[in-house]
Amino acid sequence: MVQSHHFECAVFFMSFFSKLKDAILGKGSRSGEDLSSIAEIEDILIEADFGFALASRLAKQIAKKGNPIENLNIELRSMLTPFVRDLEIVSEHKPFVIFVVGVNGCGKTTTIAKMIHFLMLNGKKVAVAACDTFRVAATDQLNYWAEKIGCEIYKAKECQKDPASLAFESIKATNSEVLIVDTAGRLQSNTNLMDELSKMYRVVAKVDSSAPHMNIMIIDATTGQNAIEQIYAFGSIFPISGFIISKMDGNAKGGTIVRIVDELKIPILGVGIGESITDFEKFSVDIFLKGLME
Ligand SMILES: Nc1nc2c(ncn2[C@@H]2O[C@H](COP(=O)(O)OP(=O)(O)OP(=O)(O)O)[C@@H](O)[C@H]2O)c(=O)[nH]1
Ligand SMILES: [Mg+2]
Repeated sequence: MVQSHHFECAVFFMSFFSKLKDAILGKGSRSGEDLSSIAEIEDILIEADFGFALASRLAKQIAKKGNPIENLNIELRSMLTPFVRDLEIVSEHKPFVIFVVGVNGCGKTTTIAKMIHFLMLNGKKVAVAACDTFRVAATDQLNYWAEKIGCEIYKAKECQKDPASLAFESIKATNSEVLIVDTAGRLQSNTNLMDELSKMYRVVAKVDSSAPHMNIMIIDATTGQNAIEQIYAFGSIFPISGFIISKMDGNAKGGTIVRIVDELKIPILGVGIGESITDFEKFSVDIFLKGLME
């Protein structure tokens, strides 16, 4: 698979890890075993969105024996590595249907544009269905990207507001290998919109009983603890195949990624690092941990 430039949030992680190193080593305690440094490590991890339970488990674990920084490096690497995947379509299904879901403004439509670009660079013929019929400008936004990238787009007609029937018709009509379905942003607490998603899921199975073949959840990297709740809620409608973290170029705190992987055991399929179509890449454990061992 083609990979674009490396994600640049390493700067944030370096400052996060240097804070951790200060907490571990700064007090002259080279082992990090004293209680005050465990508490401090725990606080820094909580601040970086690891969540209380994981932060306190990690803080205790790394302080046990040996070098705490090395321990943390080994621990995080072994937690993350098994869950890093390429955004790869390896399936006989045609079209291979991907639902892209998430809360309002998390970056679904922009990430779809990046995914289309990425998949097309890797030789796939991709189409997109503008199934966010809820927000007025949503179709125009997706249309802008589709035209820019040069990919086939299915849009609702003026009178057609039902995203499930648009998804159904798009699957029937397309000749592309991959069909990405954009969906309306919805808070996990909005019952009507969650029911609508559930209907889309049932309806596409009427064209192809194995569809959708992938349900990707977009998580805004700045979300913090609510990310877990979001994935649980969407995961109660259909199995979440993986997640993509958007907005890692902002003031993201990497702890969310570790927590999702640790708690929910779902793969991370990519990272969004800006607003243009090339700002997408595979998550790199090495870059994530770079600051820790320097
Ligand atoms: N900096 C940065 N901005 C991003 C990234 N991804 C998305 N955005 C911006 O976030 C805002 C929301 O992105 P959208 O793609 O419209 O989000 P959405 O989930 O489709 O929004 P709704 O359809 O309204 O729910 C836009 O201004 C995007 O340009 C990213 O990786 N980095
Ligand atoms: Mg959108």
